Amino acid sequence: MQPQTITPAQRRELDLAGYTVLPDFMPPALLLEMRARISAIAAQEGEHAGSEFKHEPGALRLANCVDKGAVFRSAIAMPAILDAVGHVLGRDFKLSSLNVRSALPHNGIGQPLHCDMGALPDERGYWVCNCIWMLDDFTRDNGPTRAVPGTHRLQRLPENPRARHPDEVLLTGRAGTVVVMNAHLWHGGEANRTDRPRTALHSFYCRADKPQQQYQKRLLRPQTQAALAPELRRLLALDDPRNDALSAAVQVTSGFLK
Ligand SMILES: O=C(O)CCC(=O)C(=O)O
Repeated sequence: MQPQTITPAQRRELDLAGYTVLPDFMPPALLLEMRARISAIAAQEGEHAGSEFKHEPGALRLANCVDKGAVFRSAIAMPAILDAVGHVLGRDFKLSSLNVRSALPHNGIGQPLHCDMGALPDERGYWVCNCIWMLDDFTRDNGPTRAVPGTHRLQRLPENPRARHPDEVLLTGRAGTVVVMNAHLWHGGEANRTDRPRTALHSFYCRADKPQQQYQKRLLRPQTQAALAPELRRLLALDDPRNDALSAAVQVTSGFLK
């Protein structure tokens, strides 16, 4: 039975460590369908994959996934995910972007430690929250996410983002696990030292008074928008004039601080 909320212990983890792990969160059918859809999109888009966002050396990226499959649209609104994100961001939030990132085999160095969008909390508090959906097992060797617990509370960006951090942890888990992460937490994808890709979906949310990383109203095809249920339209801020003003002008080209 799929949980509808996160537990009090998970709320405390989000508050203190800045992330919480939801082991085996994805029903097996959802995991299989998502993997199949990602393979199909990657084959179809070829070298253009990820072009709505960015290309990253050593990683395959897909962007604008809300537009690319019902399986993605069902994931972003799962009750326990919305509960966890709401715990970080407060009640008024929206989807900022939905991308896939696959760390390619033997991809060299990993990502620097970063806060997503280079974001620091503001006078109203936290404003970015990311969910990392493990679509393969995350092991110590295949490019798991590294994170430095508690750093979302520091109000500053990492000084030495390429260096090992004495307090860093590797977020490993079985395929189907979801990590909900306060995205002000210092984190980054590790190098993949194996022969197989390590794939994750990133459902990235932001507070309603901030710009979306990728302006959903511009990216989604009209037929996709027309078929969306009211709660998804709300989550994507499609009918929110404030979001149009905030997000239409933004050309965010990087998910992390370079
Ligand atoms: O895929 C990961 O493990 C983390 C990716 C990440 O932090 C990013 O692309 O900004």
